[in-house]
Amino acid sequence: MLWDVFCRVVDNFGDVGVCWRASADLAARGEHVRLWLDDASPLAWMAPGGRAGVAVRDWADAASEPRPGHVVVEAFGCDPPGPFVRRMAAAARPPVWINLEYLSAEAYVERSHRLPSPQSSGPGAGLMKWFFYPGFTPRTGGLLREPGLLPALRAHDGDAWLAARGWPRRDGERVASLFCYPGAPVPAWLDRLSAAPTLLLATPGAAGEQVSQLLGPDGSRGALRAVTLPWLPQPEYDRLLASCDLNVVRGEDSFVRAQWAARPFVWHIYPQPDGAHAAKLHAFMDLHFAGAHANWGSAARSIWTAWNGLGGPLPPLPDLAHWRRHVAGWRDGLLGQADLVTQLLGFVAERR
Ligand code: TRH
Repeated sequence: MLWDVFCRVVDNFGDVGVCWRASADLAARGEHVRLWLDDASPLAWMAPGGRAGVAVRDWADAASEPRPGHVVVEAFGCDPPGPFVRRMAAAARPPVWINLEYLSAEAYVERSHRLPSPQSSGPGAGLMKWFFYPGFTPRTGGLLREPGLLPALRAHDGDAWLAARGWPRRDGERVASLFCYPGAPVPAWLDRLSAAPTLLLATPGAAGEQVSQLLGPDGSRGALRAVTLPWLPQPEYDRLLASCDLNVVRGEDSFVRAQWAARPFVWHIYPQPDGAHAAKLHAFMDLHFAGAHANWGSAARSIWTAWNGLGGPLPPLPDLAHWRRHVAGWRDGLLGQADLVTQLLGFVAERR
């Protein structure tokens, strides 16, 4: 089938990151994808080689595209151009139109997943649009997980990869990655990490800038040494997460990849001006830390809340070995649900 995936970049990289991964996964399963983007620039580092089966197209050109594909995926309610939607409505057999929503563990997701939204006015009048919600439970659309991902991560040799990239682990060192927004408690994080030999790999942008400013030119504090990374292609970033003993991730896509990497992780949630992110963070923590040993679970939760400015000061790091077992159990639980692209394909087959 031919899929039209629409993505408007709100900010940062998650919108492109999610849409690229979904498109590449569809193409790997034999589908054809046109990915319509209003800003494709992050793909230069995220997916430098492109991918056979995915054609990246300029959003503005969709208005003059004469033939919509078999499926239209609108990411995060981004409103495809009116003339394109008009052509969808005029087609003898209109495409299946899906609004792929943001990821959340909140209860509304199970209630809203797969709900129809009949279009009664506007260019798509007469069409049906379907809500598709990714999520962490079987009554949601699941998470992006390419078929070969888990076997590849299991076979990954993190230390060899770090050495080959030029960031070798020294004897007895733990390795931590950092991808966060501005305003994170990075000063306290560096203090916690510097208590034991640690190599900190900071991603470019907010993380790298805060770390270089705080550590100065020699990039070290106590037992901590830090390196600022370049932007890595997505598959390399996945390998980075799987090479570390501790990851800080943010937004949506890196947050999911940290769960597949199954290393202890802290989520810097995308802060919303109205504070809506607090409920979203707590909903995920309720699910993720359910069943965790009481003391350990509350220590881990307080790291997460402090990291997001929703709790007290940053506490000491909880036991990493225990944390790692917890995250591996969580990952194994997630493997029980079908991945998002498998579910999308199934949904489209039902609707067609
Ligand atoms: O960049 P993010 O914060 O993105 C978003 C946006 O803010 C968006 O508007 C918001 O709605 C959403 O979060 C929730 O974080 P995210 O989602 O993790 O996206 C980053 C992407 O960049 C992801 O696909 C991983 C990729 N990446 C690389 O490919 N290489 C790298 O070196 C790094 C650091 C990230």
